[in-house]
Amino acid sequence: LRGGKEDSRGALVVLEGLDRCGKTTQSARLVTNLERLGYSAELWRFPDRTTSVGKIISSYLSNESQLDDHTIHLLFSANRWEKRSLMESKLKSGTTLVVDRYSYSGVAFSSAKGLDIEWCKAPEIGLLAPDLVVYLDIPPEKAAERGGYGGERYEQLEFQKKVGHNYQVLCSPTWKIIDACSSMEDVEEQLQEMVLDCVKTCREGKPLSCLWS
Ligand code: DGP
Ligand code: NA
Ligand code: NA
Repeated sequence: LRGGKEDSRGALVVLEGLDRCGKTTQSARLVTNLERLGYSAELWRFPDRTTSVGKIISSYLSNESQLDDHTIHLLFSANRWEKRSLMESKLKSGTTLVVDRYSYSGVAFSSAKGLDIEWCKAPEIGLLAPDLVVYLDIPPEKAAERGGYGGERYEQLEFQKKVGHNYQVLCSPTWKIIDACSSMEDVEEQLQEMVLDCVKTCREGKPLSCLWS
């Protein structure tokens, strides 16, 4: 496998965007494509609902339980922290990780409820920094039309508009933006090109770093 070389590491690639922007479909296709090209790659997602913390989050998202906004924020963060060491070892062993949502979701969604943005960023300090953040850009109205929202807690147009605004605040010039209203094939192709570039840079020795850098 390419990427399995002892001295080369995998890339940490994060996909972000509003609910129904196509992230989940595109991250799965990307992993399939990377593997087809001979790279070692895995699909990850946050929240990871399989852990004990993840189960609390899942119950909160489906409105089966209520939690204070700060409390759930810290649980989302804890859910990323509990995967940090596995993330680092996978990357160091040469596997590229394609991650469906990360700390940026944490900040964009929680600050949409009115929490202070710096307070929201603080618990993410020290998590691994992505090598590439791709934002799948879709107007909230368009996202809402896509087969309807699934009925989870945050899947409401007015809330998603605030989240979209917060992503604009968080967005740095290093982010790559793809128009998520393009065809699935176009998005897939653009994404793959960006990621292959990034994978090469990491293989050539780009060091891992930590948030918020
Ligand atoms: P998903 O499984 O990707 O559909 O995400 C579930 C929902 O949770 C989605 O509306 C985005 C939101 N979300 C994801 N990560 C975080 C986070 O860290 N904090 C908060 N407040 N919301 C998040
Ligand atoms: Na969702
Ligand atoms: Na998703």
